[in-house]
Amino acid sequence: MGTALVYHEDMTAARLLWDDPECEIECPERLTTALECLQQQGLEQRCLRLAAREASEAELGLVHSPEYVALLRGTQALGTRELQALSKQYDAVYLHPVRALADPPPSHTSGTCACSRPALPCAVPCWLPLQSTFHCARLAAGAALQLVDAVLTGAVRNGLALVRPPGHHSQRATANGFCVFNNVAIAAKHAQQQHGLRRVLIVDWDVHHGQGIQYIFEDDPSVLYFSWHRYEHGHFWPHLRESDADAVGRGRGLGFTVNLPWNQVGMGNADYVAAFLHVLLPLAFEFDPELVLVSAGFDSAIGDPEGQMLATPECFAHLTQLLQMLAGGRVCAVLEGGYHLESLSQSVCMTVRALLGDPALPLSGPMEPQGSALESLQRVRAAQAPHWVSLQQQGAAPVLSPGTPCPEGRPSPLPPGEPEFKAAVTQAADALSVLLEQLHLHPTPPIRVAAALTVPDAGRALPLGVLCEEGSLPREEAQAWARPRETLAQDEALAALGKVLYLLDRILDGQVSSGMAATPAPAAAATLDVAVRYGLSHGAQRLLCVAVGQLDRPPDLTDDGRNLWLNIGGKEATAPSMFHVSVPLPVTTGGFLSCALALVLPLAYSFQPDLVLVALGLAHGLRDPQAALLAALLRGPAGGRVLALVDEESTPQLATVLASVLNGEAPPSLGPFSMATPEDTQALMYLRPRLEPRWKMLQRLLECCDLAA
Ligand code: Q9C
Ligand code: ZN
Repeated sequence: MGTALVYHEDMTAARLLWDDPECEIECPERLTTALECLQQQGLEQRCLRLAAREASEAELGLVHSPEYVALLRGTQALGTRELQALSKQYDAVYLHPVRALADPPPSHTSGTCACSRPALPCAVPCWLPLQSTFHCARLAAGAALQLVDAVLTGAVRNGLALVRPPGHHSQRATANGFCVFNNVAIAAKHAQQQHGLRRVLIVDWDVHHGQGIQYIFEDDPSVLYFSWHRYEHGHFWPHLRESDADAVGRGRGLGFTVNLPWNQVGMGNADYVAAFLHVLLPLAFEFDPELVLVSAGFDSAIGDPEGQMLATPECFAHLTQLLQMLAGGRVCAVLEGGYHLESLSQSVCMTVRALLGDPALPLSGPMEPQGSALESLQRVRAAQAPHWVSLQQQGAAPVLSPGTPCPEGRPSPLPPGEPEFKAAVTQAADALSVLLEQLHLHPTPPIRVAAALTVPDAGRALPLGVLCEEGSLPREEAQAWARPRETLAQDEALAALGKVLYLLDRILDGQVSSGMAATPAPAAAATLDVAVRYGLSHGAQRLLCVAVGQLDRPPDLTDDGRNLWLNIGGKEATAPSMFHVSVPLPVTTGGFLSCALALVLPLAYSFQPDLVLVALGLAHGLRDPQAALLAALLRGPAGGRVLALVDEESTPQLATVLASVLNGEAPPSLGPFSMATPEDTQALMYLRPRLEPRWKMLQRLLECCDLAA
């Protein structure tokens, strides 16, 4: 199951033909540069290339009024000056004529032609590429439709449509903010009407509010629309009251519009990941979409003149990976904004890498959300709490009054030309060159998953593409790591340990990204104990161990900051600390999701491990889909360096599904959502405030804002 890349070069034809500083950033080079970058990094070649088709007028009519479509059709008869006048009737829109070139390009001769392009009012010869905004905008919408069709027919698992003009600001009868037809909204309606989908999630990570999408679906409970956006208490375009967190939808659609306004510029990786963990993903898992559409604007990335945010390109790989936990991995990303060509291109590449299943580069920078971001997260959680069970589980959130200023020095927006603006541009350039260096220093390991199994035949159950590892550390060497008088004295346990350590070596030296190994039941704890010590002495700088079930923490581990031990459903820690955390096994799917999203991942993203061990002890108690989701989620924080240890007596399906998620496949559905039990909730409510001072991604609100409210 592959990744589609939908594109058509005609979409580079439309450009701004008059002087308008507001619109000039939306240029054809946005597409050509992104595509070149994909080719250079060898990513385009790994995708299924699809040529975009034009959306039909009936398809445009899924969202737009017939009069509006007719008006746009009519623009094909207009000249440049008339189009300039018409453009002025909209906010931040330009339209391009059918034909801007004075002379036909020399490469073309008219000759005889069998093409069936419908006659146009101004008789463009059929050998000349159509350049009209109408044509480009129909291709943009058609590209989104084609992508959705490719995913929903099973031709590919996911994909990206590289399109211009963008769509999310466009409304039923109006163009707005460079957008002509609402590509993603049309694709969502199409998915429902042509493929019978009942629940579609739209994630709008563009830095602007996609008010067009919001208006189209605001009373529709079958489409959950999430948007974060630069807002600055309404001072940022499009200056709408309904972009704030308290706009939650209308009528039957109450709670199906989720707005996360950023009231400061400078939001970075920690803020974006926190928004996903604490707002979007709890709601999205409860919603249980059948398809995820992404309004993938990259003006929310570092260096963008519009967004002035600080998230680095690899952040989009993490966001993409997180979204693939939903809807069986059916994620369709459609380009919206993004105006810093280098940042845009790198971010597009990171998104495609994640869609292809490659591990994400670890996130750079301190993983600590900003005060203003926490305040925004808090406000949207409070506004949505009445509509979502998963937000009610952890105590009613206090409602913050709108406009609470956060007494904290934060960068204010930068006017171009100021020295600070130049500094921001330099900062972006630095971040991008560091990223290129990272890609160079840490190339994607040649092998994505290697599995070591004890049962001789078990290799047959491995998913396609997973290497069955036969290598092993010499017996004496493995034995030297075992503690005296232990279960590891058994022959087969020692053989299994040798394989585990061999796998660890290959992960630590960058040959293999992830590993999966089976261990004989009685030796599970002893094997994990050795694996932790071996990892720490063979190059792991920070090792996170997530142990599920009765697995004791190695007695000689110290709180030296190099290891973090998290036990789920085992014995309660006798001396809990910031580096030794134990939590009871959650009972329901809701409890499990809270544990994963509100505890495990925030801890993991804060700790920034370079190696994760996930161990499932005997009778660990997680259901296979839960274990798979946990392992899949833990790929993010460690840049894919995950070693999963399973009991050889657990189901053969468990080994298979773990290998497949470590290989980048989507985890299976958890089944119907059920609310967390009070016990599940209490455990988290007890732990989180104790751990927050050290592990900042756990934070959901900043005390100072709380007090100010
Ligand atoms: N100074 C997209 O990113 N200009 N559209 C706002 C603020 C319009 C952005 C002016 C920005 C439109 C798809
Ligand atoms: Zn935008």
